[in-house]
Parts: sequence; C-alpha cells; structure tokens
Amino acid sequence: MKTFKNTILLAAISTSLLFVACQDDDDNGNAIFQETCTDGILNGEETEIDCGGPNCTPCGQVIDFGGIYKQEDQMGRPEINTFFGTTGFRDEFNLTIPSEMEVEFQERFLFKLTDSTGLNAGYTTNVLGLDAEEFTTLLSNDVLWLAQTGVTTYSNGTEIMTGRALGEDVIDTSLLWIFGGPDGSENPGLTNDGVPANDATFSNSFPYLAEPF
Ligand SMILES: [Ca+2]
Ligand SMILES: [Ca+2]
Repeated sequence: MKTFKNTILLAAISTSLLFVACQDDDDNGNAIFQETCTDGILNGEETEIDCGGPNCTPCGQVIDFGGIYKQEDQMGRPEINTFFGTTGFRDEFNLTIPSEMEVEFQERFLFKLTDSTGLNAGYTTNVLGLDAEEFTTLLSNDVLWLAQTGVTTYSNGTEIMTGRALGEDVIDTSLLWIFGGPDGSENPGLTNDGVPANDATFSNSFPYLAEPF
C-alpha cells in the first residue's frame, strides 16, 4: 500500500513539473505557444480544437493567411532608401521585389551618388574597396544578408554585412561608405549623424525592444 501511495505521489509531482515546464519554457516568466495548439486535436487546456485556454490563440481570432498579398514596404537595409530614394522613387523602390531591384535602381543609385547634384560627386572608392558601380550594385539589392555561422555584424571593421546587431550604428556605417573615401578620412563632417546610439538600451530577450524613455 505504501509503495502504491508513493507511486501516486511521484506521478502527481511529475505531472506538476511537466505542467510548470510547459507554462514557462522560455525562462523569463512568459507562457509560450504550445505545440498542442497546432496538432489538430482538442487537448491541453484548449476550449476548442487548437484554440482557447491560456496557451493557444483565442478561438475565433485565428489569423487567416488566405488571399492575395501586396508588398507595401521593405527595409533590408533601412538607410538605403533614405539616402538614395529621395528623387521621386521611394514608393516604387518599396514596392519592387528584391530580384528586380538591381535592374530597376542601380543606374539611378549611381546617378544619385556621383552626379554633380548627387551625394558625393567626388566619390572614387570607399573603405570596402568598391568603385561607384560596384557600390551602387551592392546597395540596389536591398536585402539584409545573414551569415549562418560566425559573427553577426553590419560592419565591425573585419566582417562586412554578415547580419545586423540591434545596437549597431548602421547609419554611420553607410555614411562612411558613401562619403569617407578609400580610407574613411574624406568629408569628416558627413561620415556620422551625431547620434551614436539608441536613447535606451535594447532588451536581451524577445522582442528585444528598448524601454520607453
Ligand atoms: Ca490541440
Ligand atoms: Ca549614428
């Protein structure tokens, strides 16, 4: 009898631990979405199949991903359209899919960079070693590259565009590439925007937002 009671007690403790683990798998006190919410059967604390309860999407509020989608914006490299898309084609740039961007915009970027009315008529090469055509070809493909291994950085002086860390000053990096010349020393008044960091520190956990200030 005693063994039977111990078995019941052990089972109850195990069930409790399993329940707690499911409630807080992300280690920061937040309930997370359960696998049972997508398994097609009524289980866990769901009130209907795969919805309701404390862990699944509320019933009746499941997002419908059907229909036809239209691209409204893109921001692979957030500063590029800001710097180069100011001559009447910002919206067009935002609506163009990445595979068509180079054909559509590289020449316009080149003009915007090197024309006498452009950003830097004296551009020769930059710290990346890219001439104007190479540089505008790179920028006109507005996607954020991400290396699957190694350091994630927009530019740390060694690695280039292997991703982007939240705290990185990508605006200053781009200004340096546009105005700094081959060794970064040209146009010193134009190679940073005077804003070295965000006003508040970014969180280290999802969704990585900074506190309001
Ligand atoms: Ca379910
Ligand atoms: Ca800055």
